[in-house]
Amino acid sequence: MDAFTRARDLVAGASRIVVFTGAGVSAESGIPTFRDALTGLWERYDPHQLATEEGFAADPAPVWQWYASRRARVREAAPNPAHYAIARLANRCNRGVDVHLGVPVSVHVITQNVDGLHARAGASDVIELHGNIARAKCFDGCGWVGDADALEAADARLPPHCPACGAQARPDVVWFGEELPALAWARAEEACAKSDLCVVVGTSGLVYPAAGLPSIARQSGAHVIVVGPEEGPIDAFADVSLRGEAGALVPELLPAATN
Ligand code: BJW
Ligand code: ZN
Repeated sequence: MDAFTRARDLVAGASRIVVFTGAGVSAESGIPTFRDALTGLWERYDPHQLATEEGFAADPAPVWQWYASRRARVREAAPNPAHYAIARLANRCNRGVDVHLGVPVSVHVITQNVDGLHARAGASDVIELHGNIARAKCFDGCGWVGDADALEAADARLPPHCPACGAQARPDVVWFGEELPALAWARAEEACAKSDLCVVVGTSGLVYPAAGLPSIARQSGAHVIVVGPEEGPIDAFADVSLRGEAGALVPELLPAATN
């Protein structure tokens, strides 16, 4: 049996599916990944300067500007066929009306991406582990969170002020050394522990704790399918690895409802 047929069979036989995505699922929407050779963001930009609290505290202007330019790019981007196929599957199952033979009972979409493209493709209740680039929050931690573009700034190059307390605002994303949002993480862990299939799409599997989710699923007895052009650490324990691009492979793997 070829790898694709095996993967399709695993999807058809699964009842509690987790789809776990990374930057590669949005690559064909024109959003750069982080670690791809030549095109990855960390090839050109310094993560210590741009994606840590210390970098922001030392010099907030370039960090704010970098996120503003990435936000503009995300706004212009559109979901691709992989996002739509994932959304279709998630919505078909999460309504709870399809609880019969051959159709999953639950589908959880867990993403490391901050671009919101799963939701824009129509997926509801996406678990966002690393925040969302469209939002800002208070750098002082007063609790304010809101739309980044709606913030008024005296100088667009500088971070605007938190409307609640006047401190600086920062992007509502998870930087290195920061904890993941507790509720999102708890939901992701639980969904993986209860899953019988984990479909991993477009992640290098290098950034923890998110990268540990497929092994939580595996240890709970789930099958694991990996989709992406390059081999990575998750392939070591995957049942099937499908080498190629998400936009072509995912719609074939997660076909539209036939019922
Ligand atoms: C395609 C494709 C196509 C291409 N189709 N596929 C050891 C040393 C130092 C630190 C650590 C360590 N071990 C763990 C850590 C901590 C650190 C970490 O993991 N570092 C590693 C890099 C070593 N983790 C953290 O700091 C995390 N927090 C934490 O651990 O907190 C602990 C704590 C506890 C208690 C109190 C306080 C703290 C936080 C991690 C936050 C990550 N943030 C970022 C930036 C988000 C904001 C932003 O966008 O700017 O999240 S980094 C970046 O990496 C981003 C991503 O979500 C994340 C994962 O990347 P992803 O999605 O896998 O992308 P790539 O580029 O790596 O891979 C793309 C893949 O797609 C490749 O496989 C391609 O082949 C493939 N692809 N085209 C399908 N068309
Ligand atoms: Zn504040």
